[in-house]
Amino acid sequence: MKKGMIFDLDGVIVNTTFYHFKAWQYLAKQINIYFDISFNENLKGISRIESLEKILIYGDKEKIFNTTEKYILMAKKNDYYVKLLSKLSKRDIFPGVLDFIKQTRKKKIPCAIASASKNATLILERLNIKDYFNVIVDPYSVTNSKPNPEIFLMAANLINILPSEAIGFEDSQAGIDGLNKANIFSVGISSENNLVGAKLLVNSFKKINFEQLIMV
Ligand code: B16
Ligand code: MG
Repeated sequence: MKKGMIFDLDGVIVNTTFYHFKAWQYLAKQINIYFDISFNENLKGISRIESLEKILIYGDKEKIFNTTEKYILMAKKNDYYVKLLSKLSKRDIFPGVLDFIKQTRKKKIPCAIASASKNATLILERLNIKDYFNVIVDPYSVTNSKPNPEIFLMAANLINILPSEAIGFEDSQAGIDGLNKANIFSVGISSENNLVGAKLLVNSFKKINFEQLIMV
């Protein structure tokens, strides 16, 4: 029986994808790079700096900005993103996920957050759901970003379970790859059939049978 759950945040618990997209689009426009929502798929689960690098490559501007300028660009994107987050409400939480977490906690199974977002704590606090989680692992606590397994291994360690005793939930390919490298049972949450290597793929927590899942 599995003994712990590790949740990604953006795209698994809360639907921030559109806010990230709007903020990157706003920033990119200022440096004459244009992309639509389909390009945003490439940015899921990866860090802020990696997202910026991808956008610059896409716009053929990867050699233009020095490190300081890149930090200024990222700060602009984040300021805009944080402003958009002020609109965040319980309505942005995906259907079924809170019930699933409540069920998990009732069974005394610990829950961790493993998020690539430096805004993870802010989002959890704003939605008033931080207390559901025993630990929050974010980029402030790890050195390597997904698909490196470090964030997931640290989360498992902090809830005192072995990776093989954990179940991890992810909406990004980088996240699924990281979970698999960590030897954690990977559950892909996606409405498209696009997560390669997920041990289980569903489009919603409503499709997950808790009792069956913890026995995998
Ligand atoms: P921030 P997750 C990730 O969060 C997002 O999926 C990704 O699109 C974003 O670039 C990354 O966080 C960094 O976010 O700029 O807020 O630090 O899916 O790992 O919870
Ligand atoms: Mg995600």
